[in-house]
Amino acid sequence: MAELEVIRGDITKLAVDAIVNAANTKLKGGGGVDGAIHRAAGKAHLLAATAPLGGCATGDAKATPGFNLPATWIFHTAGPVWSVKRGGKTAEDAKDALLRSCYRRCMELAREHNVRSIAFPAISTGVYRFPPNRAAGIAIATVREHLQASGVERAIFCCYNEATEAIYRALLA
Ligand code: AR6
Repeated sequence: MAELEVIRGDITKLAVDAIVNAANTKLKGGGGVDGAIHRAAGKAHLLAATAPLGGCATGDAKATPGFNLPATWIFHTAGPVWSVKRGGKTAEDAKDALLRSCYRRCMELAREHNVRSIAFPAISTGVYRFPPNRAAGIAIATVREHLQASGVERAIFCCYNEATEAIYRALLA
């Protein structure tokens, strides 16, 4: 029986088949969880692995090995930037669709790479300012929708802070 789990901690420490990186479209590293993953996996290894990939469109995801991480794979996805200035219902719906696509593409990569355990950070909710409640709802619904077809047995939402953890726990309760 496949499970959805919530844990608080640093995603780079997790010994799972795949961790997801909240990257950007260039795949050349950055701050936040992306920076932490590059440091822990080995920056030179990761930059060499992502260089031939030609970046990553927003809503897409690309796989590399985990190198020095306990995780076997890293699925790099580029989440949407939440922009208040360009708000409005249509713009917000489009951002929702892109965030859904990030989670869906990661679950597709999980199936391709025979991943049984996968951990997600709260994609787009840091520097990209996606509203955290709204993002968590999308994360849970999308992972749940693709769980069975993916072959994933453990999907972990790895929350870096207490506020994020509380949101996920409330939505999963
Ligand atoms: N483990 C788990 N979660 C973490 C960790 C960690 N070690 N570090 C941060 N988080 P962000 P975004 C959480 O900003 O909003 C980068 O520069 C963090 O608390 O990392 O998708 C990229 O290169 C938040 O809840 O990603 C892009 O340019 C969540 O991870 C841009 O930031 C996502 O925050 C992507 O922005």
